[in-house]
Amino acid sequence: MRTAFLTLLTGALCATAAHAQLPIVQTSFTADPAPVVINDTVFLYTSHDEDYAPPGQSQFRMRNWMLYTSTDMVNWTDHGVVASLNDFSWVKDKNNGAWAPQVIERNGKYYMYCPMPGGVGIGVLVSDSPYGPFKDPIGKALVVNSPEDIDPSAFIDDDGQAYLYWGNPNLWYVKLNEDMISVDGDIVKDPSIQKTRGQADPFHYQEGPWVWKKNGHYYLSYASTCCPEGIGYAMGPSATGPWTFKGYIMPPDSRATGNHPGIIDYKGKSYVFGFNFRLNFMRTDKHHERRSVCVAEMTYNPDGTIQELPWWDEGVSVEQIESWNPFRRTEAETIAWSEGLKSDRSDRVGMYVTAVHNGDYLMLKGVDFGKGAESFNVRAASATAGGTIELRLDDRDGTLLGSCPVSGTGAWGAWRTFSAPVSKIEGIHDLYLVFTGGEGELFDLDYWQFNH
Ligand code: FUB
Repeated sequence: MRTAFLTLLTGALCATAAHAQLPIVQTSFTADPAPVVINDTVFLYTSHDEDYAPPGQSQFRMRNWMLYTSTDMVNWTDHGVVASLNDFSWVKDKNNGAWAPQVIERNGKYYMYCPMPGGVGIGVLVSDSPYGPFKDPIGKALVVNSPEDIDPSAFIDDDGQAYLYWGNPNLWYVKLNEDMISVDGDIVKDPSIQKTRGQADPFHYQEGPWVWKKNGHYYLSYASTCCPEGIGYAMGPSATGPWTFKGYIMPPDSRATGNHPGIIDYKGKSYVFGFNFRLNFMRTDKHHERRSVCVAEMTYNPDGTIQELPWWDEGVSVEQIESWNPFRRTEAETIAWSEGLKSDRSDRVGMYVTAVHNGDYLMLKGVDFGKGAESFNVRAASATAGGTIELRLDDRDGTLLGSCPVSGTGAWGAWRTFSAPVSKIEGIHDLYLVFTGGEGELFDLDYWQFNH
């Protein structure tokens, strides 16, 4: 898609160096985070609010699911769409309803559980790789229970028993067989969470269940209260409760109608993912259901309860786990923060950065130049006159490290390598690639690298 993306994001970007800026993805609207740690990498699957929802779809238009990965929790690589409603032959409505998914690994295979539009049930996809491609192994719904069949979430207990949870306004669950694509026994309406709106409701459960186990305690978190939704949690003695409400991981906030938890441990820390509407409000003062995934470090108390966090952007933070090595090939779509850019995929080079206009930029956090670099090179393509990549340090207007001219290559998709010398640089800096040139789109970017 070559649609111009001219609206520059504005607003104060107040995060300090080596901390994530929120939301963590700016090239698309993302929602319903489903993180999972695979080997040394965080795989973050999300649902996808499209930039435009036609009148009548004013809530959200959602047709596919996206993937982002990170090894440092602040720089995220965009892998684009990894599955869509088109992957389910038995689903008629392919135009909207690709709501919250979750991916879980078992025996070297990756299972993605997806809610379907029109109340036709919950589907499952499987892949040999967490990057996909995902295929429907059963050609029908895994679960068809009620109009509440949304927000599927899977958990495998220590004894190997897997469960699938879902539902709004009730919490439902069923045991999964070891094949992860068939169910074992009856569907259960969780008795702990009998929804009673108002003061009497101890849970304020809405939707978005997420179950995990840590230090012998079972946890259930979920979007709680409505509306706005916060992230509430309960604890229990087993994967099926009985659940006892414990409080908020993040209280509701009037700046967001919704929320949706995804929780992981990674490299010795715990994280809660959810979403806010900051990107939407950077572009318009109108509330659209166009959401953006955020993440915060989460802390457990000695008794296993969880410390309450303030709202995203108000003191929550994520420290960079390890600095970025710029002397290896870096995909251009690896970004901590960007303005004005989009990503797209081609058969030839995979994901690349596009919709690059004069004044747009991307930034990587915590880039370790060690004792110095000699030169920079970048793989780019342009059907126009091209432009220049300014390499700046620590700020969009920071010290100029070098300028790399990128000329027209004759066509979009005609990739060439461009190089430029860089001035003396040492140590760790945030790296800004600032794009300058004339009117219209300047170039597409595949990858870049610094050289000693
Ligand atoms: O993204 C669509 C729906 O909004 C999800 O299924 C819910 O959890 C809420 O985030």
